[in-house]
Amino acid sequence: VRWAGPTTVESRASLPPLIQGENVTSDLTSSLGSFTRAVAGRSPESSTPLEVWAGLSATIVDRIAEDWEQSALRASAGRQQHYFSAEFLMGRALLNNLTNLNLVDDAKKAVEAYGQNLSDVLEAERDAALGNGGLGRLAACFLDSCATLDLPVTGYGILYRYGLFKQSFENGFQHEHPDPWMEEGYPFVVRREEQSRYVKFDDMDVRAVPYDMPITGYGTNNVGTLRLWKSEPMEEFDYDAFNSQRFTDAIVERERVADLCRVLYPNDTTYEGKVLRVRQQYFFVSASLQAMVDAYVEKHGDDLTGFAEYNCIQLNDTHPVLAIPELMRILLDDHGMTWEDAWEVTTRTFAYTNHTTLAEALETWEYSIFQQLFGRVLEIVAEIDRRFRIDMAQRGIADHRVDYLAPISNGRIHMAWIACYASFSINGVAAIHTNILKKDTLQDWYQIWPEKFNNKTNGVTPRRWLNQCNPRLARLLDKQVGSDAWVSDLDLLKPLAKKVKGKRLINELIKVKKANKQDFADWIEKRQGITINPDAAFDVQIKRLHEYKRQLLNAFYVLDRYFQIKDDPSLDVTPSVAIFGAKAAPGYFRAKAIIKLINEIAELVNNDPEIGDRLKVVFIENYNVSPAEKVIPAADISEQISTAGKEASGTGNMKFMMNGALTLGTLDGANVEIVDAVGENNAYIFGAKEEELPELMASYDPYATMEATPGLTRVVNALTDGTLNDGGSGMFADIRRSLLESGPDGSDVYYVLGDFASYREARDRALEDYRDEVEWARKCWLNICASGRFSSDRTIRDYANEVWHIEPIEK
Ligand code: B1H
Repeated sequence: VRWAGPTTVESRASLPPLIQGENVTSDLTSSLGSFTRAVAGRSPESSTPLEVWAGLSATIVDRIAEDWEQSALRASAGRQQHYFSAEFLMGRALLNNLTNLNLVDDAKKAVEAYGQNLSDVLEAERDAALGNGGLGRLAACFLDSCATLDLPVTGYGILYRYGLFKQSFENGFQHEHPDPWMEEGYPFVVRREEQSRYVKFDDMDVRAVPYDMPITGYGTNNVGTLRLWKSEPMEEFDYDAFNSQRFTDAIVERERVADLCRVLYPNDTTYEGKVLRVRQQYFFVSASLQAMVDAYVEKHGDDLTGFAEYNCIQLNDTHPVLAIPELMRILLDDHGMTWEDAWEVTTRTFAYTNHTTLAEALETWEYSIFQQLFGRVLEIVAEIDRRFRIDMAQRGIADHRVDYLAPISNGRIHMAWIACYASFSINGVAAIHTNILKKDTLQDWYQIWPEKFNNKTNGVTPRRWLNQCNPRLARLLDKQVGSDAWVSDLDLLKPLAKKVKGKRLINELIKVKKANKQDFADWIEKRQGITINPDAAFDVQIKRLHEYKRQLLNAFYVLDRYFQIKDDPSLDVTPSVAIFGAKAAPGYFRAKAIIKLINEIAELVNNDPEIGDRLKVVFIENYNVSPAEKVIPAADISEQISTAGKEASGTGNMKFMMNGALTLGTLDGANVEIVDAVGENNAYIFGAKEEELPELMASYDPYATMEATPGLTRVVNALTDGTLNDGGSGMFADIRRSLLESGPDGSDVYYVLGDFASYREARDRALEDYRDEVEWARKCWLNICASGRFSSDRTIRDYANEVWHIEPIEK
């Protein structure tokens, strides 16, 4: 089966499926039957939705196999890009692939031919949650864009057996459960046994086996690859140990190896210096580099001086930075290069993306860990350090600065400094973030190498985050654009802004949003048993739980409004639903306290008959990619309320904008560029600005601020006066202390109380504006039309042109 070729202009809806052949539907039906029987061992009619999912997924892999093979061949002919990331938050794969292949309608018919239902089948798929939050989801969006743009890019990561923990609420407290996401089989990864590599640690050797996932693009037959490495014992079994009756020793050793890839570390924007984590990092970068170098040698021979002409590696934060000394090791030890030549190759190979300026996220490893795990890599880091100090002295940098910036100082290895020194490119993920890197976080590096610095504002894929998750809006856009071309060229929405006065169009948009809200209301009712009014304004904050993201500010607003209605039971306010979704890192006590607090507020508000529809609180349990796809199309207000300067970019903000929700936010991260694109009148901006905060904080008195802000004292007191119950955990008192007590653990360092009045004013104003349905929808339309620059296609084009220097592959 061959592809007819790329389609870009005509409407996909009106086109026949790309695959040539007499009858695609019946063809798909029969292969679905075969594959389902093969995986389920029974007829598709009597199979479970999960089994039909597996059968249909296998059918899809079968369909794309040849294109995948061809794409890999063509990509390897020229310069290639490699994306190294400890996280890929892929979510579900089947609908994405069906959409890309234009097979949704045929799949529906095929599934129905066996008395099954496509949406049940799609809902049976588990999320591949191999990431924490924005950083991991960004990597997934990037792969989608690279495939769609026909770029020769491969992703490399780890095949975690357990993805991000599953969250449950018990009594309002977060509990964590393992997520064995591929235990029941997962057709979208293919084991490539023959591509295995050996990774050596000083205390163990392991076999790295790649599992490759095909990454289809939209309207192209190009198929990219995500390569996820799994650790296995060197030999199937230690027979010596087995034969000498040391059976348990043999098992223990196998488990030690399997431990390596067992679980994703559940921290987002914080860092934990665990040995297993650095093992994971070295494991996947070593295996990936070995494969890359071997492929180079096979094609170009043993002289690796030209390696960087054909290969470039983007480091997704510092997590894969061990690739720098590891490439040096491979070039020096395995290929006999001189230090100078190897360093020349290495420094032309790597580009580094920073994703945060939070101090607690800086990865530094204890010297002794490197000693224990990989002495040779440590030797190389020490030599990089020695030469760095000489280099800096020659540039006249003061000794104390040199010591601060050196790869090794205070008995620790500084991963970000190694990245800054060895990379030819250093980028932040939004304009304001890159500026903070230059003036603050990485200022010394910027002074020495200004030319290394560049900004690459994040983006999100409009395939998953508009076309797939919001089919109603997508079809409306098809009509307005005249085709589906916007799906792979989101700038085509820009000229539609002038239609904002069109009454018919705006009414259609209102209908779309209403239907989406009804869908969400049905979904959450079925899932969590909560009834909400679809006519209320849906105000949504979904993201990891972190103090800097200030879910607390949102919770305080809800409490304040609750008290206002209690004071005046006839108060006329716009009915609204405050919708939250968030996981807290299991060890982050205060984040878990805030989850409990929101759940307690929900208890209080939702069960008070006097409140009625005027205010409801919904906490989406186990928030993940798939729930995001349900709630974003239904949102009216997008909460992006981090303390200015703390959120590097944010990407949820972009997804909401694309789906016609209005941003309620601070001038932080990509919000700055969102407001710039859509205009101040079409967003609700509040709060202290990044450049104002140092001065504000210098004289900040949280207690006095609380007392001076009407209603705020009552809200803060509710934490401890018996209004809300933390089950005797002391959690709520801790939250109160974090705001009001002096000292580094208190002092309201995220300026929650300071920004409260301004936040309340902006949110009140948004809810007031919401009453004018048509004016509101016009603002939504302008947001949708202005969202083009937040497509990850734009981001990837910029990386490809300005950093990676790669071209679309020839077809
Ligand atoms: C972001 C992380 C992160 N920044 C450490 N940093 C991790 C740091 O497991 N760890 O150790 C995991 C993740 N994640 C996010 O990246 C930023 O907070 C967002 O603002 C940004 O949009 C996103 C993508 O650039």
